[in-house]
Amino acid sequence: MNCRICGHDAEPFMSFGKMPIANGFLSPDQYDDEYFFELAPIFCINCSTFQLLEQPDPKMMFHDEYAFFSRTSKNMAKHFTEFAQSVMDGYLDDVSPLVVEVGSNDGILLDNFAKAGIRHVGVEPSGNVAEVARKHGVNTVTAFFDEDLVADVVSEYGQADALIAANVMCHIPDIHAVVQAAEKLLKPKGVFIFEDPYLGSMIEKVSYDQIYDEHVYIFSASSVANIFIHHGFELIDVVPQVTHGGSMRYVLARKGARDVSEVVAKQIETEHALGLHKRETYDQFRLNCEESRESLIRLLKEKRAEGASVVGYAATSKSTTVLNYCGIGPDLIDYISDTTPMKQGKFSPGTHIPVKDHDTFKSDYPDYAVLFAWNHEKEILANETLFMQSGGSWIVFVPCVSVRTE
Ligand code: DWN
Repeated sequence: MNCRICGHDAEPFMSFGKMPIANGFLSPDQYDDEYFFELAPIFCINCSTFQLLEQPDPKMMFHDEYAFFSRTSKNMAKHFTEFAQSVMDGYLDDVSPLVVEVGSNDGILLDNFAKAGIRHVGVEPSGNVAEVARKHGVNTVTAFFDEDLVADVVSEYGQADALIAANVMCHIPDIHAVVQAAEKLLKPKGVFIFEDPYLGSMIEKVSYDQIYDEHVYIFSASSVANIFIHHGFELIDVVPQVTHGGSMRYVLARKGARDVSEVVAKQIETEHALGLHKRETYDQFRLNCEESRESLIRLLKEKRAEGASVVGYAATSKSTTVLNYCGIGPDLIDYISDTTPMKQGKFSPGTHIPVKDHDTFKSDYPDYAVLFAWNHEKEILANETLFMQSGGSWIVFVPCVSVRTE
C-alpha cells in the first residue's frame, strides 16, 4: 500500500482483524447485513504518518444517524470553552473576525464563539448532530468541508481568521484536499488550529482502542509538520492536551506569516527520543496490544468463573475495537451502560452486547464495570462513588489491565 500523504510504500505492521463500523450500533434484524472491513494500521517511515490501511466509505460512518454527540461530557464542555478562549485571545482580528469549524458536531466548541457574539460557521456532515447545534444557536451548515463549501463561505462571510477542528482531522482521509480548501479560506495571517488524539500517548499507554474506522490517522507533531509543509503551511505551536487520553493541539500558519514557537522543535525531538519514527516501535506496540488483549480476556474469564456480574461502562467508539479484537461478547459482558439515547436498546457493533441506559446500571450495580470511557475516568469516578461504595470495582485496560477497588 502507498502512504496516503506522500505515496511512499508503507506496509501494515499488525491487523486487528475484521472490524465493524465503530458507531454502528444495531438491532438484531440488521445482524445479517452487518458490514466488516480489515482494521490494520500502517506507518509511513518517509513522512512519519500513522494511518489505516483501509477505511470504510465516510458515508457509512457519518450520516443522519451518527451516534456520537460531543455534549455528553461536562469536562469536554469545559475543555472546549478553554480552547475557544485561547483562539479568541491569540488569533482573531479586532474587527469582525470569522471562525470556521470543520466537523462542528453538536456545536459544543462554536457555542463559545456564538455566546461571545463572534461570527462563526460550523461545517458538519451528520445532519442529526448539526440540527442539535442549530437548536443551540450555532450557525451550522450540513456539509463536508471542501473547496466548494469554502467558496460559498468566503462569498457570504469573507475570509476567516481561524479554521478550527477538534477530533476531526484524524477522520478525514483526503487531508490534502482539506488543506487546499483551508488555504483558500484563511486570511494571509489566518491560522488552522486542530487537536486530535496524540500518537505518542497512544504508543506509550498502549491505548490501541484509538484505532478504529473513523480514525484514519493518529497524528504526531512530526507528521503534521510534514503534511502541511507541502501546502506552504508551517507548524507554529503545539499544545499537549489531557483530553481523549492524551491529545495534541496543532497551530499552523502560512510559512513566514507568524512566529514559530520553540516548543515545536522540542516536541519533534521528544518524538525522536520516543522512537516514533522507527518501525521497531510499532512492532513493539503490536506485542503490547497482544499482551493487553490476553490479560483482559484472562481477567474477564476469571471473573465469570467466579460467578461475578460484569458490565461495560460507556459504549464508546473505542470499545468496538477492544470488544472485537479481544472477541468479547455477551458471554463475558452482560450489557453496556450508556447515556446516549440513540445507542440504548441497540447492540454493540460486531459483538452484539446489549446497550442499556444508565438507570439500569444505577438500579442494580454489577460486581465489575469495564471502563470503556477510560478517557473520562476522573468525571466518571466522581459521578459513580455509590457504585464503589456498594462494593463494585472497575476493570481498566489502559495503560494496563487491572481491577480498581478505590
Ligand atoms: O473522535 C471521536 C471522539 C472524540 O469521540 C469520535 N470518532 C467519536 C467519539 O469517540 P468515543 O465514542 O470513544 O468517545 P467518548 O467520549 O470516549 O465516549 C462517548 C460515549 O460514552 C457516549 O456514547 C456516551 C458515553 N458516556 C457514558 O455513557 N457515560 C460517556 C460518559 C462521559 C459517561 O459518563
